[in-house]
Amino acid sequence: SAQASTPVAVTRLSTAQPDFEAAFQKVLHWSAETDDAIEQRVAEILAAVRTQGDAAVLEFTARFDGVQAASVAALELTREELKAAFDAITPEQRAALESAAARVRSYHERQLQACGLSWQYTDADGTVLGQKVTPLDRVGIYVPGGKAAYPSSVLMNAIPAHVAGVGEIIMVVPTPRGEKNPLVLAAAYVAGVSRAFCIGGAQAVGALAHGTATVPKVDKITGPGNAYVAAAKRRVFGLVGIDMIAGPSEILVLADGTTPPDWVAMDLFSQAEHDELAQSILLCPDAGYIAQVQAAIERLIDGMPRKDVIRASLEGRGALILTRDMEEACAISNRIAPEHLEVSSAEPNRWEPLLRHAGAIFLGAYTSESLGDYCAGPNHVLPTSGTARFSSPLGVYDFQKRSSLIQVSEAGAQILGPTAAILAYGEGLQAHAQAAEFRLRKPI
Ligand code: HSO
Ligand code: ZN
Repeated sequence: SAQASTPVAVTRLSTAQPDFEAAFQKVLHWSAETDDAIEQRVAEILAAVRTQGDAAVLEFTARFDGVQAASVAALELTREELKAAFDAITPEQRAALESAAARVRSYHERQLQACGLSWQYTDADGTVLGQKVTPLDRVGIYVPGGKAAYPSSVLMNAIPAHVAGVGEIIMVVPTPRGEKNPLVLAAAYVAGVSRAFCIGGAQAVGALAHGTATVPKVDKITGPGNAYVAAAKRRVFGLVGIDMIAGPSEILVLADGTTPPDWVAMDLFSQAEHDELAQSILLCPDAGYIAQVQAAIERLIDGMPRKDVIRASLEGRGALILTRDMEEACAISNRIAPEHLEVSSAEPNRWEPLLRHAGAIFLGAYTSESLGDYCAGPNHVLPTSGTARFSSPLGVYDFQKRSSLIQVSEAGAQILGPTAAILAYGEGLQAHAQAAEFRLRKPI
């Protein structure tokens, strides 16, 4: 823009600077503290929903969302309403939702084939061992309301559940002052949500976890939410399963200097615009290129409707890091373990083998993260805050569980019996030992 504004003060670091480690630790810092006031409020809300059911859900929905309903049943969206929302959006939006859904579905169908099927094998003595995979009976999907109401997240949560074969998918979405987001409802229709309720917050999590007269009790709750929802999910974990506690979005771009700087600047914006606490980082061995990206940031930011959020995010948590070479950039990326990692390079497949910790890896200059957020196919619910070191994208496997299968033949019992008996006597458990020995043709 013509008008000069304050430069965007993004932290600039170089791995060659003597105090790099200390400065890098500040970039790495994930705020994981829990808020005692929120914990307390959430505990009360959950207790009220557990003991008073629908009445508590109604009261909190009136208080927090400003929605007065005669009953929780009146807050349920019928399949006809979801369809009406789908019919009311533009044809372009309908087509985009459907093509995104189709691609996400086919990706997750591959996932089911690759790692979601039962298997078994037979020992030489005829004993059969296996793993039986079954879908969850019923899951709850939390969809945030207000500014973070993302129809794409409805697809990303509901489709893998559907592909896994979950019997019933219950969506909850808060509708502050009764405002329903038509795209969210349309996405629920496309994704095959079974039932949907206009409730949110800790009260919705409580309703799904404990069940009420109207809201069925589910086996697992997935989906992002604000601090209250996150606290509620933590508290009901154990009674039900949960997916993960998602932190603010993160993008790390590993650049070799061959991608147009504007593209990279916009990719950094794309996560920064989610949240003031989102984190966008550039790692690059070329100082000249970093300067070009910085110039692009200055040039492009004023055209962004969410420029205030972008600026706050870039200035608060962003970083442009100069490395000695691409190998070092890869090593630093592994330490950050970002949610999204773009390898914006002319030779992405050269660097990919060096990259181990990231929720999703986007290879090559054309693979903008935003394509993955909406429609490439893989899930956009990804581990944040360094948790990609030990966890995975939301997937079909999150909506399944496994049971072990053991079928010991008479011959197999002769082989396993003595081993089990010896170990059982060693543990002082005689019934275990004799249960094995009773099945021996020749007692030991
Ligand atoms: N990047 C987000 C997902 C999303 N982006 C939804 C746009 N809409 C997950 O980190
Ligand atoms: Zn995004």
